[in-house]
Amino acid sequence: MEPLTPQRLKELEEVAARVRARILLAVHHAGAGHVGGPLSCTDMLVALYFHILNVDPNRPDWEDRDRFILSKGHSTIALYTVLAERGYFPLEELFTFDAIDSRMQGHPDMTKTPGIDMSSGSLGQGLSPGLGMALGARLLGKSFRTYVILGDGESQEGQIWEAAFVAARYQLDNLTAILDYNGLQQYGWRNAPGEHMFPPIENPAQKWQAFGWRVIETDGHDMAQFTAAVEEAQTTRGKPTLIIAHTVKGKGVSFMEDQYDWHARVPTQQELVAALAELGQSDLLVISQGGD
Ligand SMILES: Cc1ncc(C[n+]2csc(CCOP(=O)(O)OP(=O)(O)O)c2C)c(N)n1
Repeated sequence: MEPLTPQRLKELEEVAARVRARILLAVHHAGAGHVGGPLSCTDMLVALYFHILNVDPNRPDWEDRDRFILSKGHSTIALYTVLAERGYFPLEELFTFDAIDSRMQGHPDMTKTPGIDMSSGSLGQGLSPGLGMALGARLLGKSFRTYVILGDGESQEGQIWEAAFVAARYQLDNLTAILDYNGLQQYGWRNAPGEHMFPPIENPAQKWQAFGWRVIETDGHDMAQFTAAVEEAQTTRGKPTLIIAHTVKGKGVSFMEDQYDWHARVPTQQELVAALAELGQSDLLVISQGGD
């Protein structure tokens, strides 16, 4: 991996701000989709696709490419936007998000969209194919690495833990899972008296270590820190690594941050204008075709 210079970091932060704006534009235009989860993993996706992953947008099926699975597939508008910014397909195509027959379906489909390595959307199922890819690399003697982003709410699914157990058993040090640890999922009980909002998964470090994984904790919005965590994961031998990325759901837009009701809410025109202004991306508004 190239060193992440301050200049390059600044460029990546600019990409991330644009990606956030385009996510909101696409969801607004579609009149449907998720917002909080995509904004939570935006910085990590930008760092992965613009700096970390060994991929080639002109050859999405190149067999030696690093593999990436967005197991929390409901956040796919963030992945589509990063892929479009990276040159896998035209940016205008983002405005077909969630439309019938579009390549930009509401959950990612590897048979339709260039750059999507695994279909996902039914939570809990992404780590299993990830470990299959990592095992495949070992069997074929290939050096590509596999990365999987998991949700913390998603981690309540039993299949995640079956895959965690098997990956450690096979000592898959070419596999890195990344936990988007924003502490929220789809619903909550914020204003209900006597009710508490339980974190979706408590002490994930202890749990994953008990399953035989190396665990590294980082800030999922600080691309320099996150990149350093991935570099550290790459040096680990004999076990897979989980990166616990501390994140904020809805990150980047003040009125969406840490609010579970923005899990899958469509911004109104007024909210869209305010959000893009906060992101310093008001110039992108001209390409919005959306209405309320
Ligand atoms: C098996 C399954 N159950 C329920 C859902 C509906 N669903 C979509 S997103 C979501 C919450 C996910 O929370 P989390 O994994 O923490 O994601 P994030 O907060 O990052 O959006 C739920 C319950 C689903 N997609 N799949």
